[in-house]
Amino acid sequence: MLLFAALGLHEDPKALAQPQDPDAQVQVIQMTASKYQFVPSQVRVKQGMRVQLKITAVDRDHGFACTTVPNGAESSTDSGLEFTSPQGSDSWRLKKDKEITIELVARTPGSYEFRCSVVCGIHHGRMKGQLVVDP
Ligand SMILES: [Cu+2]
Repeated sequence: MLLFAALGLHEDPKALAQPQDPDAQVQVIQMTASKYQFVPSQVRVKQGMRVQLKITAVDRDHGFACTTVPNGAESSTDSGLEFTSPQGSDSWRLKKDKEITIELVARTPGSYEFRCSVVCGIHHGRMKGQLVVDP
């Protein structure tokens, strides 16, 4: 129900150009962020799925940023992940104790690195994980 309401708000021409997608299944993944890890740190989704990452920072503010080019591919490669909320951004602030929903469409198989984008302490640099899109 909520998903349909949310989709109606996004008039993304790319989304409209993919008529097979509105009925695509939605994969919902709950995650937490805390010093210095995302749990789970590896997320697996199926190609073509709409994915909702529901992330809550539990100890302090963190961030979420994700590459849209698969590991090992040229940086000029087309985006393999299409972030659809909010408005095609690829970096979000995760406020402590406030769940955020990040929606994307998994277009291209591969592994995509995500990481914390808010400096949160001495080991901030190792706070990362992988989003794996299976064919
Ligand atoms: Cu951090």
